[in-house]
Parts: sequence; structure tokens; C-alpha cells
Amino acid sequence: MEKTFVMLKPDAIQRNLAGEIIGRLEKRGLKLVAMKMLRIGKEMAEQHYGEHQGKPFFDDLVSFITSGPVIAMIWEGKQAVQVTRKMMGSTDPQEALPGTIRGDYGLFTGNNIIHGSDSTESAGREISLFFSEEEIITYHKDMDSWIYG
Ligand code: 3AN
Repeated sequence: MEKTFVMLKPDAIQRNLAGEIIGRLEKRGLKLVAMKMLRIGKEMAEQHYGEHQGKPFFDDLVSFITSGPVIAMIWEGKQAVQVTRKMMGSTDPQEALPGTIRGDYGLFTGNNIIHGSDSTESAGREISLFFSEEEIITYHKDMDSWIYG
């Protein structure tokens, strides 16, 4: 099963959207295998968003993501990376389709509620930045046989 890294950004926590978003991922059939709330430091933020270093929005991005607590999670499932990206919607919430998380709850790219890995390679890198092996739980869910057949 594929794993993806998902992070509820400070705006999701401040706007009481955490439960709603976790519920959507859960109801879709993805399996939660790790979760923690944390306040990201500047260094970790710069590492996480390393690919955006040098872009005009980089400083705003780092100050936003460090502005309050976030919830970091690992979700597991078939095609978990792609499925989660589709559920998130476009990076710019104004472009995101209704029914997606950003399309239902966002209006501004700077505050776009959720992060999800964009490839299995990014997922691997992000998972190891945020979680140790011991924090990732392997367990069986009977419901999986109803989800995957
Ligand atoms: P996504 O979060 O959809 O994977 P990325 O990885 O391209 O998008 O960008 C990471 C974050 O950087 C976005 N979530 C957004 O907060 C910010 N960002 C990306 N592009 C822009 C932009 N053109 N202007 C402002 N912020 C941006």
C-alpha cells in the first residue's frame, strides 16, 4: 500500500477544519497510520519547502507554516498520493473545484489549508522529515475488504 504525507496547515487548525478534513480522508477509505500536532520551526519549514527556496513567496510560505500548530499525518491506501492530491484540489483555492478541500474551504493561495505529497518520492522524503519509524503504526482494518473488495 502507498503512503502519503498530509499536513493540516495553521489556517485549518485556526478555522476548526481539522476534524472535517480528517473525516473526509477517513470516509474515502484511506487508513491513518501516523498523526501528531506540532509547531514547525523555521529550519524544518525551510527543509520541507526546499524546492521553493528563492521563489518570491518563499518567506511568506515559511512564516505562514510556522505561525501556529499544524497536524502532520501519514495516510495509507491504493494510489494514496494521487487520491489525496485530487481530494485537495488545485494549489490556488480559487481554481480548485467545488467538492475538493481547497475548493470548499479556501479562497487564497497563501492560506490553502492542506499540504499533501505530490509524488511517492516526495512522500518518502516528507515522511522521514516528520516521523520516525516507531511513530508509524502497522495495523489491520477489517473494513479494507469492503473498500477494496
Ligand atoms: P501544493 O501545496 O498544491 O503541492 P506547491 O507544492 O507547488 O503546491 O506549493 C507549496 C505551497 O507554496 C502552496 N501550498 C502554497 O501555500 C505556496 N505557493 C505555491 N505557489 C504559490 C504562489 N504562486 N504564490 C503564493 N504561494 C504559493
